[in-house]
Amino acid sequence: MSRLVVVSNRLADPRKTAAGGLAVALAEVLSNTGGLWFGWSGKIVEAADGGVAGEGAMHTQQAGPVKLVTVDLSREDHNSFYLGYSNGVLWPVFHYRLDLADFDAGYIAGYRRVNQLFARKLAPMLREDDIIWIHDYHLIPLAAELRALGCNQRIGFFLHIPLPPPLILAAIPGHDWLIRALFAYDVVGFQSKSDHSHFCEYVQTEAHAQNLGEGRWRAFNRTVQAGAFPIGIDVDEFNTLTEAPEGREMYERMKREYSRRKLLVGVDRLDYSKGLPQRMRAFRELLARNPETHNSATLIQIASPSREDVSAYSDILHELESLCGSINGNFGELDWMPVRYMHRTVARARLPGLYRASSVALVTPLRDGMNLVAKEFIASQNPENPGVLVLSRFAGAAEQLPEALLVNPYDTEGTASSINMALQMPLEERRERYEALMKTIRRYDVHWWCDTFLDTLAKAKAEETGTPWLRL
Ligand code: ADQ
Repeated sequence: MSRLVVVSNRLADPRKTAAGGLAVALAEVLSNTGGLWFGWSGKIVEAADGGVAGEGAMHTQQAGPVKLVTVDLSREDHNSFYLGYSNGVLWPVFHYRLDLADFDAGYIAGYRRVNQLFARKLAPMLREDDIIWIHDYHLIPLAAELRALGCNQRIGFFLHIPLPPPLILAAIPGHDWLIRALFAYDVVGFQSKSDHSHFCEYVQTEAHAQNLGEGRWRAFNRTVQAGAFPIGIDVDEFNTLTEAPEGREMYERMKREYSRRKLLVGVDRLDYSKGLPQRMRAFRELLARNPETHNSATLIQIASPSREDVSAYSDILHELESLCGSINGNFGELDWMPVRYMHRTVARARLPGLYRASSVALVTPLRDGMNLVAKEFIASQNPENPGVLVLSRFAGAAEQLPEALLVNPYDTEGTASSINMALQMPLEERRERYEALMKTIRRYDVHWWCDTFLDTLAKAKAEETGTPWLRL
C-alpha cells in the first residue's frame, strides 16, 4: 500500500483531538495508512540565529504512525512568502479583493524560494510509490519544484479558498506562472463547481489547454485532472462533542443565561473575507426596523485573532469594535446588551453547545471557499427543535446548502429581513430545512472528501512519467 504524504503550511498533532475538521480528517487518514506530514514549524529564525533566507532547520516528531516533519523559516522568507505573497497577494485576490492586494515585486521571489526550500527538504524523504497531497494557496508551485528535482510520484493539490474568474486572476503579476504550476499536479481539487469552472475558463482562454473531457486538461506537456471536491466536517465527531460533558455544560449555561432571549451566533476568524462589519450593520438594521427584537434577541459574535501582522486585519478589528460599541450604545438597555463580541478563540469542545443553544447562525462571508462553521452549526442542532442557518450566497457552502436562508451580505436591508424571518420561522419549516441540510452534510462529510480526492488521485493516469517538466 502506498504511503500518504500530506504537505500543508501548518500542521496539527494528530494525537490531539481539538484540532479542527481538516486536521482531524487528515490525521485520521494518515493514522490509517501511516504517513508523513510536512510543513512549516511555525518558528521564525532571526538572521542572528543563522536564519539565512532559503534555509531552515528541520524538526521530526513521531505521532503514532504519523511522522511530522517541519522546517523553520527565516524572518525574510516569512515576510515575503507568508505575509507578503500568500496573505498580501493570493488571499485578497482569490477572495476578489483587488483593492487590498499588495503587489510588491519582491514577494514572489520569497514565495518561490520557500516552495523550493520545501521541495529540497521533502524530496530526499520521498519513496517511489508515495502519494503526495499538497494543500492550499501557500504551496501552489510545490509540485513543479518537486518535479524539477526528479519526483515522479502522483501529486494532488487542493485549494481551500475560492478561485476567482480569469479577469480577476489576471490582476496578479505572474498569474500565468501560477496556473502553469498547477499542471505539475496529477489532480487539482477545488471547493465548488464555480471555482472549478473558473479554472476551466482560465486554462481554455489564457493557456489554450486542450479539453480531454471528464475534467482532464492538457497543456505544457502535462495532463491534469481537475474537479470540485467540497470539503465536509466530521459529523459523528460533532455529535459526540455535542453530547460530551463540556458541550452539554456550555449548552445548559447558555440556555440558563439567555432563557428570556433568542440567541444569534457568529463564529469566525477575524478576517475581512468573513463580512463581519456588514453582518453588524444588518443586525443594527434588524434592531432599527423591528422594535419587538429589542430585549428579545442577542447576537454573540466570536472572532478569533488571525494574521494580526497583516495591516488589513487590524483595520477590520477596529471597524468591528466600533460597530459593536455603537449598537450597544444606541440600542442597549440596563439589562440587555444586543451584541456580545469576543475577540478570542473558543475551545473546540464548547462550540457545539454554543451552536445548539442558538436559534440562528449568521454565516455571512463576502467570499469563502467553503465555510465549515455553517456545517458545524447544522450538525450540532437538536433535530426536534433546530435553529436556522442564515448563509451568504457567496460562501462555497451555499452551492451545497440551498435549504439555508441564503442572503447577499452586501444588501443590509435584505439580510436584516432574512434574519428576522429566521427568528420567526415556524417549527415545521425549521425541521424541513434542517433535515435536508443534515442529509447533505452527512453524505458529503469529511471522510467522503478525503476518500473521493484520494481515489481520484490513485486513478489519475500516470502517463506523463518521464516527460520533461517545463521549468518555471
Ligand atoms: P477558514 O477561513 O479558517 O478556512 P472555516 O471554514 O469557517 O474558515 O473554518 C474555520 C474553523 O475554525 C471551523 O472549524 C471553526 O469552528 C473554527 N473557528 C473559527 N473561529 C473560531 C473561534 N473564534 N473559536 C473557535 N474556533 C473557531 C479555510 C477557508 C474556508 C474553508 C476551510 C476548510 O477559508 O473557506 O471552509 O479552509 O477548507
